[in-house]
Amino acid sequence: MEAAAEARPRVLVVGAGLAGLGAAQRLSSSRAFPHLRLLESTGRAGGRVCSQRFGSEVVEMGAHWIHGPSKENPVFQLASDYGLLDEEAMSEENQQIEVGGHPLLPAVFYSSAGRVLSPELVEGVRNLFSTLLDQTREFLHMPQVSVPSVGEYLRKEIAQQVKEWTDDDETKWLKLAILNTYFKLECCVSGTHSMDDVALGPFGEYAMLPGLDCTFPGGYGGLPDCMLTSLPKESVLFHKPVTAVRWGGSYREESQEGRTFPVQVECEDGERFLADHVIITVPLAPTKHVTLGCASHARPRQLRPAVAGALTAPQGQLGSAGWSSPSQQPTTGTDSQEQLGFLKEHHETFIDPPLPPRKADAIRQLGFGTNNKIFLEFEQPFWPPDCQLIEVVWEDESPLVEAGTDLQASWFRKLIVFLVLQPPERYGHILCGFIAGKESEYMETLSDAAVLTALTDVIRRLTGNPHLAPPKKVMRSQWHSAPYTRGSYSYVAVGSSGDDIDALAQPLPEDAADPRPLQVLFAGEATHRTFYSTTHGALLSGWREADRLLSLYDTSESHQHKPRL
Ligand code: 6YU
Repeated sequence: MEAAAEARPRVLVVGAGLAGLGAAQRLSSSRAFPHLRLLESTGRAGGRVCSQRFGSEVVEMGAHWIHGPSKENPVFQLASDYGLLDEEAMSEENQQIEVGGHPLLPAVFYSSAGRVLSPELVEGVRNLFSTLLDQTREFLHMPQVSVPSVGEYLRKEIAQQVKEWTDDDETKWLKLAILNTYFKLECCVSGTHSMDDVALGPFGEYAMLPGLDCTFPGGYGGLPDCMLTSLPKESVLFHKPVTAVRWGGSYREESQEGRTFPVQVECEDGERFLADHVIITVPLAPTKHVTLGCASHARPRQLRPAVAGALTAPQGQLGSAGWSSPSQQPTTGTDSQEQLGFLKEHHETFIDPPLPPRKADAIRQLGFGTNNKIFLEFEQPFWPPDCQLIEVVWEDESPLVEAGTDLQASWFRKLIVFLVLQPPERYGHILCGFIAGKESEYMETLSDAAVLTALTDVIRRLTGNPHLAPPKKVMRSQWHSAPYTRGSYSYVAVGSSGDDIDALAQPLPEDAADPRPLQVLFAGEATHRTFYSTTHGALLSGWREADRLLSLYDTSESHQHKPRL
C-alpha cells in the first residue's frame, strides 16, 4: 500500500493565484495525487487578488469585482459556497441582469475647466461610444479587417460622425473631449496603454456573463484564503520563487531508487523539486524585475494621421491654460518593446529546454499591460451624496488629436475615473482611481507625497476650488513593479489572436505520443481564450489543467468537479 502511494505521480504547481489554487484544490481532492506541492514566490496566496487594509477598512489592490456573477461563473459559485457574498449579490434578480460589461453607476462628470458637465450631453456621447464599441464585435470572424486596432476603428468611425454633427464648435470639442475620456476608460478595462494596441479582429472573442458585477463585503482575498485552507498544509510552500523549470530530463532522487522524473524545478534558494508534472501559472510576464526605461524626447501634439483633415484643432484649445503644458521636456517611461524583449530573453532561461517557437511567439505577441488603483481618503466629500462614480474630462483633448507624451508633466491626465467606495457609512469618504498604461507605470516610480500633491492639484482644478483640503491618506497599487507580476492583465494585442492564447495553453511535450506526456502544463488568466484578464478565467484555466492530469490517469474521481470546501 505504502509502495503504491509512493509510486503515484508527483505534481508541482507554480504560483498561488486563483489559477494555481484552483488547480491544486482540484488535484488534492483526488486520491491519485497525494504528492502535490504548490510553490509560491511571495508570502501570501491570491496573486492579483490582493485585499489590503487602508485605515480601518479593507480595499482591493487587484481584482475588484466578480464580472458577471451568475451560475456559469465559477468564482461566483465558489464564493457563494464559501458564504463570502451578500444576499443582494446572490439574488436571482442580480444574476439575470445583463449590463454588457459596463454597469451604470450614478456619476458626476467634472471637467478641467472646473465645471460639472450636463448629464444629458455625457449620456449621448456615452451611447455613441458604446454603440461603436459594440460594433467591434462584428469583426470577430471576418477574414480581414480594414484597420488593425480597436482604437483606429473607433477613431475612424468618430471622424466620420463628427462631419454630421450640427452642434456649435464648443459643443463639438466638448463631445470629443468626453469621447477621449471613454478611450482612457477602455484602456483601464483592457489593461493597455492605448486602444491602438488592442487587436480589432479578436476583440469580440472576450465573453461576458450575465449578472450585475459584485464585490466581496469582507474582501476578495477571502476567496484565496478559503481555497488555501482546503489544501493539505504541508503542500503549500511560500517564499519559494521558482527560477528554472527543466523538463524532458531523467532526474533521480536517492530515496527513490529506480524511479526517474522528467521534470526538475529549481527555486531561488537553491532547493530543487523533482516531478512528473508541473503546472505553471505565473503571469504572462514571468518573474524578475525590469528597470523603467530611459528618457526619450516627447513630440508636440499632432492631429492623428488617420483622421487629419477630419477636424482641425480650435484656436487656443490644445495644450492651453498652462496646465501641464505640452511637451518639450524629456519623457520617462517604458517602451512596450522593452517588455517584449525581456520576455523573449527571460523565458529561455526560465524554461529549459526553451519553449517551442509557436509558444514563444505567442508570449511575444500577446499583450500584457498595466492598470493601477490609487485610493484617496478625504475628511469631507467634495462630490454629491448620491454620487458613486466621478469621471474626469480634459476639455483640451480629443481622440482625433495625438496625445502629449510627456509623462512627468501629464501622467495624471490618464486617471479619468474614481469610484466612490460604497457604502459611505462603512468606508467614510474613499475614492478609488484607475489609471492604465505608461502613465500608470510612471506613477509607480513617484513617491506617495508626489502622487497626493498631483492629484490634489487635479481635484482642485476640477472642482474650481483652489482651497479644497487635500486627501488625508493615499495608497496605490504598483503592479508593474511587482517582481512576480510585472503588469496587471493580458489583452489580445495587434498582431496576435485567440490562437496565441490557445498556443500558450498547450502542454509540453508537444508530441501527444511522448511516453512521458504532460510534463509542463500552463494555466493563468492569459491562457483562457474567452475569459482572459479575469479571476474566473484564471480559476477555469487552473481547473482545465488539473482535469488534463485527472484524465491522463483516468481516475474514478476525474469527473467529480466539486472542490473540497
Ligand atoms: C476580475 C476585476 N480587476 C484590477 C487590477 C488587477 C487585476 N483583474 P496571479 O498573478 O494571480 O497568480 C500568479 C501567482 O504566481 C502569484 O501569486 C505570483 O506571486 C506567483 N509567481 C509568479 N512568479 C513566480 C515564480 N517564479 N515562482 C513562484 N511563484 C510565482 N479580474 O475578474 N475582476 O475587477 C479585476 C483587476 C488592478 C491587477 C484585475 C480583475 C484580473 C485578475 O486579478 C487576474 O486575472 C487574476 O487574479 C489572475 O490570476 P492568476 O492565477 O492567473 O495569476 C473586450 C475585452 C476586454 C477584456 N478585459 C475586460 C475584463 C476586465 C478585467 N477587469 C479588470 C478590472 C479590475 C478592476
